[in-house]
Amino acid sequence: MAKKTVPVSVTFDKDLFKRSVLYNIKTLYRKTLEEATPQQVFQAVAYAIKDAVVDNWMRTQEEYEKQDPKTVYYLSMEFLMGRALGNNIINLQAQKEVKEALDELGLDLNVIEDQEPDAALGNGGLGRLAACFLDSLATLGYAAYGCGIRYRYGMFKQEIRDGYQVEVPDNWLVDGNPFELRRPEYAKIVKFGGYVNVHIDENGRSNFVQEGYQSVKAIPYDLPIVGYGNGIVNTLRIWDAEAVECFQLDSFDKGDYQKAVEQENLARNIVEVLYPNDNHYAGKELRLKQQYFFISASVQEAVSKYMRKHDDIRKFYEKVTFQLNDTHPTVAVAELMRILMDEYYLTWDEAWEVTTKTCAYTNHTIMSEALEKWPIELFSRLLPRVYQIIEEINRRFILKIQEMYPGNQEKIRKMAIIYDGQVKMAHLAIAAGYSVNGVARLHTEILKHQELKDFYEMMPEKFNNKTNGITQRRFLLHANPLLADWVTAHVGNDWITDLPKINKLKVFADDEKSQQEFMNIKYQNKVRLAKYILEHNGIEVDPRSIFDVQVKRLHEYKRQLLNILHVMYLYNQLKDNPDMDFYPRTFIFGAKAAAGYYNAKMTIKLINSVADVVNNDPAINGKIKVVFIENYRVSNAEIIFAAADVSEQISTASKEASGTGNMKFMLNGALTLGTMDGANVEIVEEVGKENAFIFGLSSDEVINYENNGGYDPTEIFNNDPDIRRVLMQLINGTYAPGDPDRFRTLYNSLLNTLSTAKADTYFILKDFRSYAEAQKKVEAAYRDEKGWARSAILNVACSGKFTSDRTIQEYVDDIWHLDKVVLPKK
Ligand code: BZD
Repeated sequence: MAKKTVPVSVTFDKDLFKRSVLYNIKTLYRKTLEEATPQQVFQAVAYAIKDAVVDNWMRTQEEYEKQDPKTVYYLSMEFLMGRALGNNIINLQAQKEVKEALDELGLDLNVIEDQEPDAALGNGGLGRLAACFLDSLATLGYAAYGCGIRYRYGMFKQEIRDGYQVEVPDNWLVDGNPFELRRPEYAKIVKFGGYVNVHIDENGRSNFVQEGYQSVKAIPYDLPIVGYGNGIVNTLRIWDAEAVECFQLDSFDKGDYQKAVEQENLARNIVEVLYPNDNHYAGKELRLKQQYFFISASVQEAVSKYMRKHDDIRKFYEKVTFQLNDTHPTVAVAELMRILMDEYYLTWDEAWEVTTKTCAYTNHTIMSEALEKWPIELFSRLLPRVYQIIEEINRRFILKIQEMYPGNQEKIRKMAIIYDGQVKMAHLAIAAGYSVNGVARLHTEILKHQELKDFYEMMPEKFNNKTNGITQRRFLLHANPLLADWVTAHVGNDWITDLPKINKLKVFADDEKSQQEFMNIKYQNKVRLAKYILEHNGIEVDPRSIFDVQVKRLHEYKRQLLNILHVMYLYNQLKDNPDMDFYPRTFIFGAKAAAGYYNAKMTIKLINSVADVVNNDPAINGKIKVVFIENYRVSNAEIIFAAADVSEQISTASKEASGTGNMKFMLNGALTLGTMDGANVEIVEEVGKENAFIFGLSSDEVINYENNGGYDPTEIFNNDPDIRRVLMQLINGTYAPGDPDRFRTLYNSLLNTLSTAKADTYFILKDFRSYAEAQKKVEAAYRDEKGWARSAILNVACSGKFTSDRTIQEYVDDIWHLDKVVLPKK
C-alpha cells in the first residue's frame, strides 16, 4: 500500500492514553485490567477517549464565544447515532495510536467497540440523517447544536421468535453512557395545561400568563460531536425530564398532593420511550408532550444563550437559525413567538419577523398517513397559550390567502393551518418557515407540483431541494477499513473530507489487478458478514454466492413483499427445473416493523417462513439462501453494507422521499437494483444506468394511476400463471403448514377480491415481471466477474455527490448562511 488511510495524529498522546485507561479501571471499578469485565474495559477506554475529546470541546466552545458565529439548531425528535467510541477515535485521527496502545495492553479495539450499545434514539432514515448531518457540520467547522430527547428507552431491540418479531425494551443506559455530560445548570422549566390569563401591568400592557399548569424540569445532557481532524467538537444536547419539586410532606396538608404525584408521573413518562413508528402518525397525547417538552427547553436555551451575548432580541435571526427535521418540532414556531412576545415584549409583527427569519422546515415524506394533524381539543388543552398563538397565525395566514385568491374558499380549505377541528403542522411549518425543502430532486418536484402545490404557487421562493447525503467517515472509513485503505492506496486520502475526489478511482475500473483486489476485498467483507450470520442466526451462507441485500425499516411502500414473492417464484422455478442454470444467491433482509403494523409484521414472518423451507430443502442444493438478520441497527448495518453485492431499493416510485441506505451501498461498491424513486434517480444519473438495474413504473405513472382510482391487479393474477402460483402459495399452506390462512391478509392486500378496499396499492403485481427481469440481468451481470468488478468500482468512484458534507454545505449556502470557524493553532 502506498499510503495509509489513518494519518498519524500529532496531538494524541499514546502513553497518556494507556495510563488513563488503567487509572479509569482502578477508580471506576477498583480493579486491575485483568480483573475487569469487557464492559468495564469499554467504559475505561471510552472515558480515556472522552478525556481527549473534552479538551477540544472546551477549546471549540471558547472559540465560538470569541468569534460569535451564526449557529444552527438542528431540532429533531430523533438522532440515530449508533456507537460513538470507534467514530470518535477515527475523527480524532487517533486510530493508529489507540490500536497500538490497546495492543500493548493486550486488548483488541474491535472487541471493545462491540461492548458499546447503539444509541438508537431514532427509527430510520430521518434519525440517521440527523446523525450524519452533525458529523458533517463539525467536520466542516460550523457551529451547531443537535437538540433532541434523551429517551430512557430507544428503538426497541428486535428478537425473532418462531419467525415472528418480538419487541424487547432497549435499556441502553444500564451501564451508563461514558460520553454524556449532565448539565443541570442549564435546566429549563416546561409548562403544560392550565389556562391563559391576561394581566394588565403598570404600563397598561396586557400580559398573557399561563396559570394552573403542571410543569416539568428539563435537564440537558450533552454529547460531543467530534469533527474529523479539525479539533472542532460540537454538541448534541438531549433533554431528560425531572419532577420540578421533590415530594413535600406538607403538600399533603395543602391539598397539593394529587398535583405533586401527577407532576412526578408527567416527568417520568415524558422521556420514557421513542415512538417506534416511521412514516406513520399515531396522534398520541404523550407524543405531543414530548414534542413541546424538548422544543420549549431548546428554544428557551437558544434565546437565553443569545441574550447572554447580545442585547437586541430583534436581531436573533442574524445569529441563530432553527432547522425543523420534519414537522415533529414545528411547535417551535409558536414557542418562539410566545417567548418573544410574552417574555421580551415584542409586538406581534416584530415577533413574527424574527420567527419567520429563524425557522426553516425539511419535509421527509409524502405518505399521507405520516402527516401530523392534532385535534384542537387535545392541542389547546395541553398547550393553551401556544394554541392561542397558532390561532392568530392561522387567522392572519387566511387573510393572506384571501388577499391572493379573493373568494376562493377551496384554497382556504386546503391550506389553512387550523381546519376541520385539526391543527396541521406541515401548514404551520410552511407558513412560518423561510425555507421549505425536500430531500431529493424527485421528491422536491413532487412536493412542488403535487402534495404542496398550493403552497408552492403562493410562496415559490421558499421551496428548494437538498438531496440527502451520508457521512463517508462512518460508512466507509469506519465500516469498511479494507476498502477504505484500498481507496486511499489508489487515490490518496482526500476523499475522507472531500468525497468527490474518490472519482479518481474511475481510471482503475478497467484495470484487471484493481478489479481483482476489489473483488477480493468484497469477498473478505462477505466472509465477515457470513461469520456474523452464522453466529447470530445459525445459518451457513456461502460468501461466493451473490449477496442480495434489502435492509431498511419494514413498510409496505418499501416492498419487502415484492422481494420475498420473487424469492418464492425463483424457488418454484428451481423446483421445476433442478438443473437450470442458476447462480447461487443469498437474499439478506434486515428490518424492524412498527409494533402495531400487522402487515409489516406478517411480512417478517413470511420471510422467515420462506427461509425455513428454502434453506432446508436439499433438492435445491443451497442455491438459494434466505437470511433475516435480527435487530437491524446502525452497528450491524456497517458490516452489512460492506458485504453487499446488490442493493435492493425497490420502493413504489414516488413513495421513498430519498433513501440514504441506497447511498451507503453505493459507497461500498454494491450495484443498485431499484425503481426510479427518491435519490435512486440521482444515483443512476451519477453512475450511469448501465451500472445499475432499473425497473418498474415511473413516479408519473404511479401518480397517474392513483389519480384515476388505482389499477386492477386481478387481470395480472388471471393472466400470469407464475404470479398466480406464488400468490396461491400464500394461502395454501406452502409456507404455513397447518395454518393456511396465516398469510391471508398479505394475499388480500394484493388482490382483495372480497372487500371494497383498494388492492395492491403499492403496485407489487404490476411491477413484478419487470423486477424479475431486472433480477435476471443481475445474475447475468454477476457471471461476468470483470464486468461486475468494473461496475462496482464505478459505483464507489461516482458516489462523491452523496456525502452529507455536500448536503450540509448546500444548507449553509442556500438556507442557513453560517460562518465557518477555524480553530487557531495550539
Ligand atoms: O427520511 C425518511 C424517508 O422515508 C427517507 O426516504 C429519507 O431518506 C429519510 C431522510 O430524509 N423518513 C423517515 O425516516 N421518517 C421517520 O422515521 C418518521 C419518524 C416518525 C414519524 C414520521 C416519520
